[in-house]
Amino acid sequence: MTNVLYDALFGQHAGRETPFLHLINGETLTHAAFLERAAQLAHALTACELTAGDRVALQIDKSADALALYAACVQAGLVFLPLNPAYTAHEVDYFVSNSGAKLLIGDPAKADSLRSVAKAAGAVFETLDAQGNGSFAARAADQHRSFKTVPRSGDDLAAFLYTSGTTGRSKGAMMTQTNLLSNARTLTDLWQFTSKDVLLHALPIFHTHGLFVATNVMLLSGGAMIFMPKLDVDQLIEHMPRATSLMGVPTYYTRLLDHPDFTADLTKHMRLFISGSAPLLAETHKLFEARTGHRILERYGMTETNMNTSNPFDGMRRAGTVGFPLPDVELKVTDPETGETLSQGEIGMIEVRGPNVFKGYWQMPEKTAAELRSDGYFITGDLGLIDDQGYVQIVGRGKDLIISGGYNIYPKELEVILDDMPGVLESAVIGLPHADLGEAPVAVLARQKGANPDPDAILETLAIQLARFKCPRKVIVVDALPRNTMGKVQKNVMRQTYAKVFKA
Ligand code: MCA
Ligand code: AMP
Repeated sequence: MTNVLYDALFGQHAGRETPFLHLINGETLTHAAFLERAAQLAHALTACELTAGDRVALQIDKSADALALYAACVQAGLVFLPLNPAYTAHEVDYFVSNSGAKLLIGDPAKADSLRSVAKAAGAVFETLDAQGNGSFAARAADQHRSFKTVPRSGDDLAAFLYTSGTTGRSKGAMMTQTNLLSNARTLTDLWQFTSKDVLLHALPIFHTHGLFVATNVMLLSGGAMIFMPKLDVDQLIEHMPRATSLMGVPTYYTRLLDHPDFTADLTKHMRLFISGSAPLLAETHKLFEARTGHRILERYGMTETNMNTSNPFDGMRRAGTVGFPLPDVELKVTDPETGETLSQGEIGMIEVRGPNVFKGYWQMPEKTAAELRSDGYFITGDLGLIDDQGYVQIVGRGKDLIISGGYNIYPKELEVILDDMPGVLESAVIGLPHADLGEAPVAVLARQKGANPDPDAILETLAIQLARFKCPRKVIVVDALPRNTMGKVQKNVMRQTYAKVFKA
């Protein structure tokens, strides 16, 4: 038996002395060197007494080694579970214990808190930083540069990505080898990536966009990536002359447009700009075209499904739409109450089916059954329509979710903590328009009678538990939250009332 994902993404490059990762320090790692490093890491993983199917949780900064660990997990048949370095130890604790990870690899700078997390969950703890220091790097250093690939079938699990829910607790989305490979193949073909491509890669590699879309497509096509630790617009501009393509969330494009050195001349040779993870304003699309002559290609996906739709490579890329369902994805719009399929043009729930759709939520059969129908359709929680030319438009969300700079923030996760804060009767967290991040979270707190909750103290307490990107950018204290006649809190009213809080 083979290991379908390893063979297609990585194995095909064995011995290829072609560039794969151009690092910002000027070093270039060839495909062959990358695979050799991955093999060393795979040996180090198995030395931790892991066996096929075990989960490996990883909370480290973006680096070539962090990416090689993805390859190593796939090669060793382990389930890769990457975590945002911004998560607090409190958050990591949940992911490690919920997933039953056998190994946690973390930054040496956070060793004290993460070691306790691993210990409580019965996991081994190792360290690795972006400079290649740490106990795990030491374990890998003298290992063989080849590793016997562990056989896996397409239905075997390759990765877990945690995604929150409207009830607050995160769910581990189980991605199979086929989920990842089928989507990468479809996108590579559709977007016409080849070994001549060089992608500007500034996205994080702990989410679908930077890992499964950007990286898998580049691995399949055999191209190279200019691999940046994080978004730095000056760096993007500096390296653009050597690149052919860019993938980013809308904030990448608004920040580029805000930079005086971002000119038509700079982008003349570029083949493709792709946006996703959050709505790209039609205005940004138009400004970008006016500045550069390029039409950004917008696509739509989710953690549970990878990518579902894309504007065409050849053909009209329409602003304000996410394009057509991918060739192997079925998409329908249904009545959210009855599940009946609606007619073209009607707004309803977007449902998708295809080889891209995940296997379910780890050890949460009820949650899986609530969102993944027995006929294979996944209920996305996004509201949209299919227009008269077949383009899909997302018009809103049926789920209470804020997308800030491409990161998801689930209000419920904050509200359960805020409701318990001194002087707070109840809370509502809403997303408000923000020029840089698209939306940013704001907490509206109803005070207890006679109390005067202190927003600064509240934010400080919140930041002990939750990653800072989730923390409200503003706290508004009111006497009571608006409610409708049924007694339901009206977030839409608050969104209107406070719509301009981030506008100067
Ligand atoms: C950082 N901060 C944020 C965000 N990022 N706050 C709100 N929203 C954010 N997205 C906060 C930090 O906590 C910190 O707060 C302060 O901003 C500065 O941090 P820094 O890291 O310097 O921020 P930045 O470099 O300006 O980052 C903004 C960013 C980044 C470039 C937009 O967040 C980013 O790269 N986002 C991409 C996310 C992504 O890849 N999403 C794909 C998900 P403090 O000062 O208080 O400490 S996959 C997905 O959605 C689906 C599948 C799909 O379709 O792709
Ligand atoms: P996540 O679960 O983090 O992968 O976030 C997925 C959600 O991001 C989707 O359900 C959508 O609400 C949103 N999303 C992704 N791409 C787009 C897009 N191009 N336009 C609008 N929303 C998007």
